[in-house]
Amino acid sequence: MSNPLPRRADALLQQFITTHDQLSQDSVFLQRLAGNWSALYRLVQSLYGATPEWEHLLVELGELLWNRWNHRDARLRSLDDQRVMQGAWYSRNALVGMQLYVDRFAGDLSGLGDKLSYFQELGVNFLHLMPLLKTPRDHNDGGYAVSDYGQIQEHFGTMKDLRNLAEKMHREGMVLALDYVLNHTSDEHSWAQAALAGEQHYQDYYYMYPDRTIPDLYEESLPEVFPETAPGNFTWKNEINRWVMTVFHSYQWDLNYSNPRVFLEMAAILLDLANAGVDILRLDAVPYLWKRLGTTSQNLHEAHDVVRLLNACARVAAPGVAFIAEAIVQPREIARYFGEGEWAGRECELAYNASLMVLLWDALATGRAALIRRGLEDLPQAGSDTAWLNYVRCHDDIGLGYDEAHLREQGWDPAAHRDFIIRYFTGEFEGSFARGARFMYNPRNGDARISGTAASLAGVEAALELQEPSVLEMAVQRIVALYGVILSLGGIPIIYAGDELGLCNDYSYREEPHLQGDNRWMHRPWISDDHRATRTDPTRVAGMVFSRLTSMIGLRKQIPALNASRMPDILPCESPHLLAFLRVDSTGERVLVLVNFSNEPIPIDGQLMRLAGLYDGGVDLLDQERFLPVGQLMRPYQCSWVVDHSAHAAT
Ligand code: OTU
Repeated sequence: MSNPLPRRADALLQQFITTHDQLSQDSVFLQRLAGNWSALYRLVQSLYGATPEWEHLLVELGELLWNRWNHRDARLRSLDDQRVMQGAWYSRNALVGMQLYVDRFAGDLSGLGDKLSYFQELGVNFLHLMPLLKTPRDHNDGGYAVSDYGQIQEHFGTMKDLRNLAEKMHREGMVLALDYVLNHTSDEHSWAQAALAGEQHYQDYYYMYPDRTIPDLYEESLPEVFPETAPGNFTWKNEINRWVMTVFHSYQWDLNYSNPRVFLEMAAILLDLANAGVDILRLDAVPYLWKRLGTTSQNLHEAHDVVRLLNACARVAAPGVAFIAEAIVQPREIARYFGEGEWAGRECELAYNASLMVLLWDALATGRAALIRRGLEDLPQAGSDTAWLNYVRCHDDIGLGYDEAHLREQGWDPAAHRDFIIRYFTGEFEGSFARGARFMYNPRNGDARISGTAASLAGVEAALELQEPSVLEMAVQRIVALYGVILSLGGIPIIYAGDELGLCNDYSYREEPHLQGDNRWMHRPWISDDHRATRTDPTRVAGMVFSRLTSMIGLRKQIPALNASRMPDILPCESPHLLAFLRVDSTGERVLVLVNFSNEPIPIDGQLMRLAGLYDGGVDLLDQERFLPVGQLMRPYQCSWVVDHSAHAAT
């Protein structure tokens, strides 16, 4: 922050330093504290300035940072130093991520530690582990209802196992990401239990109302996240005669960040996770962190301030740590979590590119690329310190968060188009290749989302039933095409575990009483060693997908133009089925990325090749074949990464 420190802030800082023993001797901490003090001061003031003791809060926060810094071990401190020196380390490391369930993938944390070579074989060097902290056994929303942030759920192991895994991964040059579920706690968390026992102090940690007056006002504008299984946004608790705000499930109680004690508690937890060795924290449901009557209570400016304040805390006490924004909202709103103006790069360093994910699937269903082209042209660039996380599938449903103006430009009615896409991927549409399911239909507004693994949605499940090799090859090619885009686009790609093996829907959740009401479990498959063993068999789906993803990842790491974080130039093309973009590195090396989203072969026009500077054609790195300057035919769903002959010789 370049602004001079307000006089009062400076006085507080001096006072803080003199009243804390040893602090003035710790030059590293001192420098970081001083460098971030203005941000801390202004954010605490803007969030909590209305409470008379807000300056005291700032002091308490300073104490927390000093305390957690003193508990940060030397190994992590030296990692901090390297990363601070390097700057934007997450976008300079050629990271390729994988998101996985520890139990479903490897049993427990130590089992996962024994499988690092699997990721290395694939080229993955960044793991996002699904929630691991303590939750109730049954009502836990896949780990997103935490009952103790200081403990690991028994069946995954212990905090010590987590530390060991982090250390082992760091030794291998890998990066560890964990969820930070900070919008809500489980109703079994000790704070919720104390609130239920009548303790006012803890009731103030949540939103609680004695009657329906305020809840009814909120309901006028709050959206419903799980309308089928958790309609409404409040839950009645008989024990205390109160309505509790529960925007997600009834057992997930929304934390009240307008109470500064909540902020202090959650900042402490964040730093504890950082001190356990976690490199990247995924801030779950970040748009919902602040609520205000008369609004949707999503993306409010205070929610951004809460994240900026957490970020400033991390910069002081754990500066090697980065945040991911999990904000499944409109593209422009997502990009705001990178931080704007003077906060650019000081909020969430990374954000899920949810818009791209939807557009990839849209292109497969429609066979047309106009919408994805438009979406990519319009996608806000991440700044130099921030990056998009690009993905094809994740553990959640696919929510159809389109930019409606773009749909209308295509002459598509938004509601009718959404309905078509839903019917397409649930296999209701005649001729569809997909085997997905409808998630959370809301009869009040007709909204619904889609569940299913990438392979099932891309046609593998249907093709395996048909036992027709050419149909199967086409389905596999669809998966490869989508991954071909996220592995060549600007930003960090994340593979959803199981996709690399082309795993189909896992219907075993239907036998599990506590899972059967949530069909997202169909795309959270159990992955065994037997599954993984088939990756070397070229006649099996796993072998077909794994080998192609592995070579794409290898190329991505090798070719600087492919792993830069800038978004590419989208090229105009004659064919409505074709997506074409150009990646260029600082030396001028270029890669032309092409995807045919239709089930027909299409010819590539010479104009496009000239626009890409490939006057003599080139070589397609993905099949090692010559790519003609005019009239090259692209197979159905083919993805090509074309370079000129000299660049090919160099690789
Ligand atoms: C997240 O998703 C998690 O990814 C889900 O698995 C959890 O169930 C949920 O939070 C509650 O913790 O609505 O359908 O804009 O859309 O946070 C997924 C953000 C979700 C929300 C998102 C949420």
